[in-house]
Amino acid sequence: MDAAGPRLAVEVVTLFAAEVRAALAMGVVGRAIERGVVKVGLEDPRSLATDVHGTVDDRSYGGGPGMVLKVEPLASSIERAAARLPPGSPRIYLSAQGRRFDQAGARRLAGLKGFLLLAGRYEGVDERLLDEVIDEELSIGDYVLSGGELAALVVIDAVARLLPGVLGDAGSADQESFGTLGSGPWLDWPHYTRPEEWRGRRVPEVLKSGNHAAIRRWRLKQALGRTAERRPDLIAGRELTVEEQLLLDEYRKERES
Ligand code: 4GX
Repeated sequence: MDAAGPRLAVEVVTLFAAEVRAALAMGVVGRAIERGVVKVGLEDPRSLATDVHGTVDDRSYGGGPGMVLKVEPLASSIERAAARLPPGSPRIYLSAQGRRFDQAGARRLAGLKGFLLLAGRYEGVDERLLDEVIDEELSIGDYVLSGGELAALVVIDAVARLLPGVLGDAGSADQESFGTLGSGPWLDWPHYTRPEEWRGRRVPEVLKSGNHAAIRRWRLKQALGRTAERRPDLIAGRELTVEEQLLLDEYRKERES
């Protein structure tokens, strides 16, 4: 992988480079980086601040509490980091005002050669930076974080696991929640491991039957049923196959009894 270069290059512009680096060493993403499938660069705007104190924030025009990230050190950092990426790599700002990041968004980014993530702190960044050097704004959900770093890590994690060779079992990303079992995306089905009985609760018999067709049907039924119960928005307006409609009806009947 190294000789050909990484499959995906990501740059993160952050005031917490060491912390982001540490978080990236975990699990699946850490291994993808170790193996050279993903390359992550970090750029700390404080290292490009123009004064000796490394000032990157300033008071907000119009008043009020909270500081705003200054445009010059951020623009320099973004441009320096972007120069390490393949040409055309989008520059993405993480913010609650962004378009929602979802599994389709993860697949889109996984199809690119590179992208840059800007993680903001304080009350936000100078709006002119967004107009001049940022291509898109993404949000990982409707809640307010204290900074964009955790959002950037969420995006990198969701994207990296989609890259060929990152997950051990080829295709296991595909089988999970929001993967492509049936006409999906459906929520995941329940999982069990030993012991067979715990606090009087038994593992569903079908999973021990060795009947792979029956197991597949049971899992699809659970996935559909749980999606209908917990995330009706994912089912509404979706065309179910004949088998899926049958399994969902079965699930509902079993629930009633
Ligand atoms: N999904 N945040 C960005 C800085 C900020 C403050 C004010 C604009 C205005 C978030 C999210 C998120 C917190 C990241 C605030 N930007 N990012 N940060 N939800 O809440 O991505």
